[in-house]
Amino acid sequence: MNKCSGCGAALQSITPKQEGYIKEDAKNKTLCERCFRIQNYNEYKRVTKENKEFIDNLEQIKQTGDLTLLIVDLFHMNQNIMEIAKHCSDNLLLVFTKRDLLPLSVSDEKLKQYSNILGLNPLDVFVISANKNRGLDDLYEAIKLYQKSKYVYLVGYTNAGKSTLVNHFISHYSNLSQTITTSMLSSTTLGNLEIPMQEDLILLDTPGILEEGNICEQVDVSDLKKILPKKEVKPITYQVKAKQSIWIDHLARIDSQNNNLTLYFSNQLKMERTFKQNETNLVPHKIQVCANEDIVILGLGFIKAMKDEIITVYTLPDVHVFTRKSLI
Ligand SMILES: Nc1nc2c(ncn2[C@@H]2O[C@H](COP(=O)(O)OP(=O)(O)OP(=O)(O)O)[C@@H](O)[C@H]2O)c(=O)[nH]1
Ligand SMILES: [Mg+2]
Repeated sequence: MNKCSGCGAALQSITPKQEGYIKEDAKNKTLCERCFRIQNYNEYKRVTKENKEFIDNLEQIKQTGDLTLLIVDLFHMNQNIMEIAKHCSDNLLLVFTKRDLLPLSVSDEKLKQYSNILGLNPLDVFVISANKNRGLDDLYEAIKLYQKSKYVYLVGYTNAGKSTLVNHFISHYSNLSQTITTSMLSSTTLGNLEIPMQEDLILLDTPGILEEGNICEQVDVSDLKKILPKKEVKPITYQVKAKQSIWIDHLARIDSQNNNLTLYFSNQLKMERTFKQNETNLVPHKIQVCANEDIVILGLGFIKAMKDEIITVYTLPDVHVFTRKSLI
């Protein structure tokens, strides 16, 4: 069965609504219709996937013992990553990507140390940005140094930036002309994609795991465009007193009694401080936060508090809200 060269789905000409669809008369092509439309018209179409198939895929990769790159979006890094790490072999490189989204004032060393806080024990840790072409040479060298066989896998949550990274490897270190489909929607890659970089190195891009409780699964494309930061996130600090709320667009509201809160959210989201209003359809979460912790609104961003306090975070139903040791 032929696979789509953009997303790895098995190509088929029977059901237009299903993944891998290609018109009967386009059978000499290798790109499914969905990938063609994303790559040429930036047209997004959501695919609803179950994690089981993707977790089974991780387990099969683990059995091989081959070198695996765990790709983590720095802006959304949190302890959930252990849920993926437990399905990975010990031959693991941890790759924190999207470095360009976090303030430059934070050192890469501090970010690297976060892997210890998460309880990970990789062979090495890299901080990179595929968009800004940062750290890619060192990572590629490390792949060649640590590879156990010619197969090297890239795994991680959906939208972490796996396929974008592979596309950069293809354009910088190979003569291939293939472009893997990337998009801001979840589940862009649907099957394993083999990229023969050299005779002795085949990179395998894999479908990302869906992170339960991520706000990106609950919003429409216009909100998604605002939620996902495109450039360095500019932190905003508010002094909040009783009877005041901070709004993150229409997506979250934060009530504190007396604190200094620094907000790290996409610059495209409207943030404002208002007098507290009682009416809201958002769901409240009471969160005990300490001074060295962030409150994470999963998929949306995070808040650093200056003082210990019980803070109420309102957000969309089914979105996970929790604390983590401060990233910055
Ligand atoms: N700012 C920034 N954005 C990035 C970077 N790498 C990837 N992205 C963006 O992140 C989004 C997801 O990228 P993909 O490469 O499709 O992610 P993926 O991990 O392959 O996702 P799945 O195929 O769904 O598992 C896209 O909008 C990319 O443009 C980066 O280094 N910096
Ligand atoms: Mg992908």
